[in-house]
Amino acid sequence: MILYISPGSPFARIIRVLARDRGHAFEEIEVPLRDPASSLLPYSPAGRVPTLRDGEDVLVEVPLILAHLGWLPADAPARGRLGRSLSFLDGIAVWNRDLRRPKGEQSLPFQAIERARAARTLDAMTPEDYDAFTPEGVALACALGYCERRHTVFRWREGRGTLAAWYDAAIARPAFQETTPPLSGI
Ligand SMILES: N[C@@H](CCC(=O)N[C@@H](CS)C(=O)NCC(=O)O)C(=O)O
Repeated sequence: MILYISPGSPFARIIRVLARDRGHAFEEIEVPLRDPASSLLPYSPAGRVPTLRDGEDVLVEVPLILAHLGWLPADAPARGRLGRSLSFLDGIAVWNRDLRRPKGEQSLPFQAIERARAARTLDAMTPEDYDAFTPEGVALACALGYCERRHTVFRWREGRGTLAAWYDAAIARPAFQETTPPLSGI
């Protein structure tokens, strides 16, 4: 199986961390994003990572890749937590996209909505409910890790000591250390 990734992608990192935890060896191929010459495009016109190629089958979207690998949590509470982690990450990703636009094209009201959504989601979370080895825990840690390295405008640690301690413990293991995203300057 081939996993197309980008080193900065928190979505791809979810699959990469779980694969390392579970001793599942994918061939990881790094591809550029937003590049019409990307070697991923002949397989997946969306050009998004993660993309999983399993023989003739090409899968995108984290939950569908998890399902294909048999790693999607079976019970509704765990799926609820996974959805909350992914939804948090999705909001951070669209907020980050706006921040990458030239100053005059950014929308401060839009950013305020995403900041409020992110803060509200974290404040409603009980970190102890998130086992850091499950997809929902890994997704939460990857989302926070993205904030640490590529979206530092969101100072998520402030007033969230319990969550910060949970995150610091979670990312200490090799699967996270080997997949630390590069700094983006945002
Ligand atoms: N909902 C998707 C999100 C994947 C996604 O948006 N990945 C980003 C990188 S973090 C991407 O590939 N963007 C393509 C681009 O910017 O052209 C999933 O669950 O996999």
